[in-house]
Amino acid sequence: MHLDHTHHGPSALSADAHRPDGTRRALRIGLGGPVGSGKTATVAALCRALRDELSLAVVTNDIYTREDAEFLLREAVLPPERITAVETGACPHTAIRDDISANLEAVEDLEDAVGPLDLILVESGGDNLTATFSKGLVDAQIFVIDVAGGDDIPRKGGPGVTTADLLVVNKTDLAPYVGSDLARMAADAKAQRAELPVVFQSLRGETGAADVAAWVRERLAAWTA
Ligand SMILES: Nc1nc2c(ncn2[C@@H]2O[C@H](COP(=O)(O)OP(=O)(O)O)[C@@H](O)[C@H]2O)c(=O)[nH]1
Ligand SMILES: [Mg+2]
Repeated sequence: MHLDHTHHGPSALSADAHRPDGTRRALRIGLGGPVGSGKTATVAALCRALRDELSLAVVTNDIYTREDAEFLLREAVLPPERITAVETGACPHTAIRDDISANLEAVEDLEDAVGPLDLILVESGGDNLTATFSKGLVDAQIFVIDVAGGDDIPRKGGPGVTTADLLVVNKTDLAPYVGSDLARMAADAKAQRAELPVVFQSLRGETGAADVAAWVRERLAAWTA
């Protein structure tokens, strides 16, 4: 699916919590963050952790390719009909923030095709530190950074780091090799985010994405309550 860069009026699809037939739609969680921080790897780990207990699907946003979706398909983290790719063209932030129609269509089509669904994960195309999701597209967002991107990223802030519902600091296994100070990153993140949660994780470690999966379960419990 290609993103049409011309702007349309308000989409017929909406952020309403119910589908046209009155059933509750899936909780939509966005994953944003810089290229290479571990968004796709986190999506894969979440699928493995949650697929036996939830009905879920994934939308990936790639700039020019379907590489993230193809990785998830190759890894068989979900049946193929539960993974959709949106090609965003040159501006990945537009597709998740300004003209969200292609992404809304993708999530609605997934619910029609394989629903009812409990959860849809939407991965943004790799972008910089400023990309955030429209609240019309997702109900909650996770911002993924990694320790190799520099331990000053939490201190520098930006909307993803400061306002995301969950901040994930990934690749903690690499901290000793790149000289990142995890305690400093934790203190800086706390200063930027006050009470908003932060998870430090290594997908190379034994617990993988367990903490993020637990956070998703909490959000889902609140959504369905
Ligand atoms: N060492 C290490 N590598 C990781 C971790 N998480 C992801 N990676 C690797 O980092 C690279 C980029 O990950 P990817 O999920 O594609 O990043 P994305 O661009 O944010 O989607 C891949 O080679 C992953 O295998 C981690 O926790 N530790
Ligand atoms: Mg990716």
